[in-house]
Amino acid sequence: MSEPIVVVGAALLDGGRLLAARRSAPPELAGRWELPGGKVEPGEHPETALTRELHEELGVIADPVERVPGEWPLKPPYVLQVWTARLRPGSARPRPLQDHDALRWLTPGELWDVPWLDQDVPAVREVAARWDVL
Ligand code: 9L3
Ligand code: MG
Repeated sequence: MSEPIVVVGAALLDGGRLLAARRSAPPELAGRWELPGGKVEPGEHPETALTRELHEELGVIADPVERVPGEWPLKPPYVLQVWTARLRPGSARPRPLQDHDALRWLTPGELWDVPWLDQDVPAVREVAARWDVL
């Protein structure tokens, strides 16, 4: 059996809000919201991949803070791992450059106002459960 390939997702936090990104591609995922990120490349550290993906997709410089416990299945062979992340001081604000067509900064009370990808729901639930210590 082949090893799972990790997809990293960012719980990007700023001013007590969580960034949600609406996918524009591929068609079967378009219109659903996700924790932005993408596939870890061979030999790449997941935290490096997280920073790289956020730069490519959102034009920001962000640093991973801590792993959100858990690992969630995606379409095989992919699995989702999530890190909290923060914008580095002086970073641009996020804008949708690739694969997204809308962004929202959600307060804890707004977390479930967007239709998350089914695959991201357990990860967002885990972020919500730990909100007070994030
Ligand atoms: N995926 C699911 N939830 C996420 C992310 C970042 C990615 N929070 C899924 C969507 C794709 C696959 O993982 O099927 C690879 O993601 P990408 O490289 O297209 O962002
Ligand atoms: Mg991506």
